[in-house]
Amino acid sequence: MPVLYSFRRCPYAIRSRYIIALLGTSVHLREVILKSKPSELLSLGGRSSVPQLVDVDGVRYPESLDIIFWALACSDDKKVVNELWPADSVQRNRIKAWIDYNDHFFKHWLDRYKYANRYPEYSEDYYRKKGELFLSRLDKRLSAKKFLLGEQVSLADIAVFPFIRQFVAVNQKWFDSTQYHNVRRWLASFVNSEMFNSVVMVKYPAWQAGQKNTLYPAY
Ligand SMILES: N[C@@H](CCC(=O)N[C@@H](CS)C(=O)NCC(=O)O)C(=O)O
Repeated sequence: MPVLYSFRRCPYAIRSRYIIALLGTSVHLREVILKSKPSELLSLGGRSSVPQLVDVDGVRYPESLDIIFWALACSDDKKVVNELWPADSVQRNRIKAWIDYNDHFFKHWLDRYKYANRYPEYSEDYYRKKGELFLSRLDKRLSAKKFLLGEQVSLADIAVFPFIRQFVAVNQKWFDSTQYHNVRRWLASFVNSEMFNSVVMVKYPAWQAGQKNTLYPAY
């Protein structure tokens, strides 16, 4: 069985677990405590960030997007695969553009907004405004369509929403007072879902060598 090193609250791990659950791919989940990573993860070498996946042949997938594309390639459920990652290159480029913006621009401001006291060069308000540039782009797009690519969920939505969830959680009251109604509706469709609450965000104790395997998703 492939092994997935994961950390429950990590947005990169959340997006990987969400896709794995949607596709019904089975893995053995190893919940990691970032401050005391297991030697099995450290001994893979290189950067020991989570999520990481090691497949049945021992091939390692060290980044969330590697894991997601591994799961898409493994899946027999071609209908869901095609919805998440359509064959059409224009659609693919759109998905990549949303993810790139999220990972390389928005994440930078999200970290500063979340931990504004660690980045005293600017105020929390300044960092929030930088992050809001993405929220307003998302909101504009979602005013015309249910999801980022259209009427169906795609990889773009799933790769991005865990980061928006974190941004919102910094100050939920502020977010509730904003005009980002479409983002609110879109985010709620994920975070209030059965999939998210009863599968993706289930709490598991930290993994220890020798313990009974944790099958994920647990069905
Ligand atoms: N680019 C990586 C980023 C993963 C990442 O930064 N994960 C964080 C947790 S949210 C982590 O493992 N931090 C601890 C570390 O880097 O050692 C991915 O897409 O998987």
